Amino acid sequence: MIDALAGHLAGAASVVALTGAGVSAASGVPTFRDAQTGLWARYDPMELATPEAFARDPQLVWSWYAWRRSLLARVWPNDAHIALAEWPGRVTVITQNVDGLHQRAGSKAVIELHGRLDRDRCSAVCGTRTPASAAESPPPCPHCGALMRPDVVWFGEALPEQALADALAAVRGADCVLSIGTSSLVRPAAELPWEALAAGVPVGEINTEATLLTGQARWSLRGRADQTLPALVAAIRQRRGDHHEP
Ligand code: BJW
Repeated sequence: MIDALAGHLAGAASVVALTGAGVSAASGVPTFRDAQTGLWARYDPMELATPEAFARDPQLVWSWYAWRRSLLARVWPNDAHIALAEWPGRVTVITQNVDGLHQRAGSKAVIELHGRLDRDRCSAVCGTRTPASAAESPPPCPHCGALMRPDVVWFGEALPEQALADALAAVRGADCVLSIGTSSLVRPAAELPWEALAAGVPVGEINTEATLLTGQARWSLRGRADQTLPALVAAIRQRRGDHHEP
């Protein structure tokens, strides 16, 4: 299967990689549907990542994000991020991750659908954005005084309009879309591979488990992204006769 996918990718001028939490798993960043650890084991991340949770208990939600931010300070891009950053050809990364690890690995064309953990924004309408605060409680907005919150997209909130438009254009115009390490459950990101299929663009999937997309993927590689992507890149290089000095 990997050879068949590499054969297609070796001839592709434009590839899109749609990435999810599974891509950062080997870096030590917990996925959303993994059991959480320690203090957070009794909370469901899906219930903390909502504007309702923040309105109800801003301190609880802020503390969860402070814990995740502290984890991020200790992690590094893994071989999956690096394989995408060193992709042999043009690749656009569309990521649902908020950890910035694709950019830290060196990827340049990255579309972030769900925001960034290293920024805060005003929870009211004034639109003020600041670097993430290390305060123990949500600080007041320097412009309007409302509480600041992490600059990420919660359930029920719209994705950044330009990022979503760019992502749609990228998948529709690609020669191949790879869906990597995502459960393919959270919309509208989960709809992007289906948009590609509707436009006649073939889709491949890399995941440790089957997802709702698996049956539609022309190539389905079952395995860890940090192992499968480097092998895929090596197979593409071999097909192209590239010689890469690591
Ligand atoms: C590996 C691996 C390895 C592991 N290698 N693989 C019914 C009720 C309420 C809402 C809805 C509803 N129906 C639809 C909705 C809409 C909702 C939605 O989709 N809900 C579904 C859950 C049903 N969507 C939204 O609300 C979105 N907004 C929206 O629709 O707005 C409409 C609107 C328009 C106009 C005005 C106003 C509104 C927003 C969605 C935002 C999602 N936000 C989060 C939090 C981000 C911030 C943060 O980080 O805290 O984004 S939720 C969470 O899920 C996070 C992720 O980016 C996202 C996707 O998760 P992902 O990446 O797929 O991770 P996992 O953990 O689910 O999966 C990991 C996968 O990796 C698994 O498959 C593993 O097998 C695999 N894996 N290790 C390879 N080593």
